Amino acid sequence: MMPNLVLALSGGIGGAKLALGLSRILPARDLLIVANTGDDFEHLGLAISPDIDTLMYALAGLDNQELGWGRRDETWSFMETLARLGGADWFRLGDRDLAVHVERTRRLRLGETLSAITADFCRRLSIGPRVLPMSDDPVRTRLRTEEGWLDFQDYFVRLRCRPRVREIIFTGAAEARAQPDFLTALLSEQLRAVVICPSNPFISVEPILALPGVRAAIASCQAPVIAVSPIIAGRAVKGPTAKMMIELGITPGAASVAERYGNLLDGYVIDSNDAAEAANLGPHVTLAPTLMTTLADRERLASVVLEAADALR
Ligand code: FO1
Repeated sequence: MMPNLVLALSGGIGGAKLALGLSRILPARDLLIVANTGDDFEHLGLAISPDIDTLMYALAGLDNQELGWGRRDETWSFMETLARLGGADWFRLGDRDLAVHVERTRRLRLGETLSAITADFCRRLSIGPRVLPMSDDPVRTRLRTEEGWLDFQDYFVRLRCRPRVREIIFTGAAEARAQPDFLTALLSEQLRAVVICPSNPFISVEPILALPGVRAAIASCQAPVIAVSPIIAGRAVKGPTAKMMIELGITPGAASVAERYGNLLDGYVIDSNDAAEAANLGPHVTLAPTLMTTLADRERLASVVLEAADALR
């Protein structure tokens, strides 16, 4: 019996796009998506999990396609009123999106785990595949910049990624436990592939890899591990990946991302524009269009990734 379980590691908007593509070509029971929680933070007294919500909205067809985050058909009465009261309105919370944060915060305070809450929200949103937080323990990405240490959302949203980054750490990662079902999936005989989605390696994937035992479990899993480059022709599709690379002294390019993942990769999908980079890349390289604008793009890239993984079995 062919192994059937696909485990995807996802963060940010690029991750959510490929996760949606995978969800369209796989039976729901065969797809497990592990979400980065390093971007999570407490804001206005609310527990906010952006990468989980970006995934949920994309999988439920509720995502705001222009922004890439938050919900479509949003209204902003809460934000407008909060601003008039002198509240912090730099992190935009739409009225519908707000309900997710309020209800998640309420249930966390009652002692429910982030995994259990996420599973219930996905059920209520009729999302088939399982969305799993990488851990139920707090992990917070922090960045040492020219303007001092910054929490992730302060850097990413309030300061619009402007400060030059010198170092990135994941506070809490060493003490956190990887979500148990995540580790169980990595040990499963039914594992068909581990897919590292086209997310920012530093802020969306490495928090997941920083959890105790995760890198070792991925390195020793019996399924092919395949990543999709988030960089096309030296530029990030969206977000600060290339800028971060330059500031960290790394040449922005598909090859540099592969180097970040080290010996974890069996396969690597890079954009057709980056064929020249294929030559000196360690893992088996597949060239394909990796820009996902339409739903068909998402599905096509998901098929390319799974075909490449199956060819490596
Ligand atoms: N990103 C922004 O650039 N500006 C925002 O005001 C903003 C609000 C927001 C609210 C909820 C949510 O789930 C995500 C939100 N994001 C916003 C995106 C978020 O900062 C990023 O998606 C991740 O943290 C990095 O991928």
